Amino acid sequence: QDMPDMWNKGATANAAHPGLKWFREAKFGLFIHWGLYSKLAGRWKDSSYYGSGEWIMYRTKAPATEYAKVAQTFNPTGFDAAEWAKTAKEAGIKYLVVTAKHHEGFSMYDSKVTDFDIMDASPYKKDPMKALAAACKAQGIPFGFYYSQFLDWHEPNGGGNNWDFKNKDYQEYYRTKSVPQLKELLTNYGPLGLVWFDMPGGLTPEQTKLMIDSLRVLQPGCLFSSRVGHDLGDYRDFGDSEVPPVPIAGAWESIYTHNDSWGYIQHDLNFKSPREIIHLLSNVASKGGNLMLNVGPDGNGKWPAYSVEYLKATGKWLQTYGESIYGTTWGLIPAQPWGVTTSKPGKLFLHVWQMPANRQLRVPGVTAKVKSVKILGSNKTLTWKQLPEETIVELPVTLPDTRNTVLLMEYSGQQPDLSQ
Ligand code: H79
Repeated sequence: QDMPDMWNKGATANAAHPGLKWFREAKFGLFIHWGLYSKLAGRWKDSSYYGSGEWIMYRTKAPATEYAKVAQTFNPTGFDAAEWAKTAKEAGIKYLVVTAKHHEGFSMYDSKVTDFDIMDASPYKKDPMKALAAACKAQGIPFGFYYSQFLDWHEPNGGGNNWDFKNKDYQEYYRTKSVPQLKELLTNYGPLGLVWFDMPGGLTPEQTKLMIDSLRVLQPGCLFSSRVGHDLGDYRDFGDSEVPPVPIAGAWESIYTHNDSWGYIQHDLNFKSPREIIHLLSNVASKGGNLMLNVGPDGNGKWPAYSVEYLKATGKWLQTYGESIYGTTWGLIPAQPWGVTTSKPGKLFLHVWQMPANRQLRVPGVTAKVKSVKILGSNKTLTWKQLPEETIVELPVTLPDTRNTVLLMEYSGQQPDLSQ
């Protein structure tokens, strides 16, 4: 199979980073987009917008002073950090990343760098990020911040807002807002699993390196995402909602929305079903990466009911089949008409998305000696026939999970990697 250049590009600068161990085993992360746009919910001045609700200020070209007034009505009294972390835990989530500041420029935490933060500009008068960091710690979930280091539509020198502000000094923006805020985030919230940078700009590779070095000393164990720019991140993110076509070595992540927006949109009910989430998760794992799935809580701090329900359903699937996801590497054979594979030493996990009509599961390319085949989560051992070209597994009439039943095939000896 051809390997397009783009998938090869950008090997991480820091493959020996100690944080990569937990990150690579985690496989399933939760992204949370929460800000003033969540309160707007896809509406601005009697007009409705669909998709990327966190971009509403940009799409409406709302004047910064006018947009800032939304903060005065942002009072998420329904926010319950313990509930968020508990739902994440039940969903089988192994790390959580939340927007500390998105492109709109509003700080969702107690920042001394600006008054345009939830403490000073909103009636809420509490720091939800403090509570969330503590709740994640209590649940044993590594916690990280998304931080938009360049785009900031509120600031005269921030990237992106060309409808209010001209003649920008990006250096000044980094010096007076981004870097001091990143230092706050890396200082005041305990050990962070990662910082998720987004949309680099305005800095040379040398300047980016200097910024990173000044942040690293605060938390050497914290991972930085690849969108810090100039291939200086510790692990790789591809485009939004993108899975590589073939397995990719090294630490990486695919990010997906649950419906069609990162930030909450009241009129978007296009949520991926549990089946779709489970297929997405196993597909990304079959390529060797993590899935970070997004939830967009509303302006009151509540998750969409569908997100709660479907994430919990995914967690239930993981209770039975988690062994085939967590701590795995990519499958050793390419995707099949019936599904995908993941692997551990001596083990091939067969993710059966689609029951073959004749109930015979054809597994090509296994040349190591097959020792056993069983259905995960049951004691059921299946019969199989190993031929030189393929192994044929006899499936029962009904599979325990029609979305994805996982079979464990154990083998002895060397199995070549035929996935590429
Ligand atoms: O935080 C999420 C996005 O808001 C952010 N990255 C993920 C994680 C992001 N920043 N930039 N972009 C995504 C790409 C920009 C896409 C756009 Fe558009 C196309 C901006 C304007 C046109 C989509 C369509 C958003 C607004 C209209």
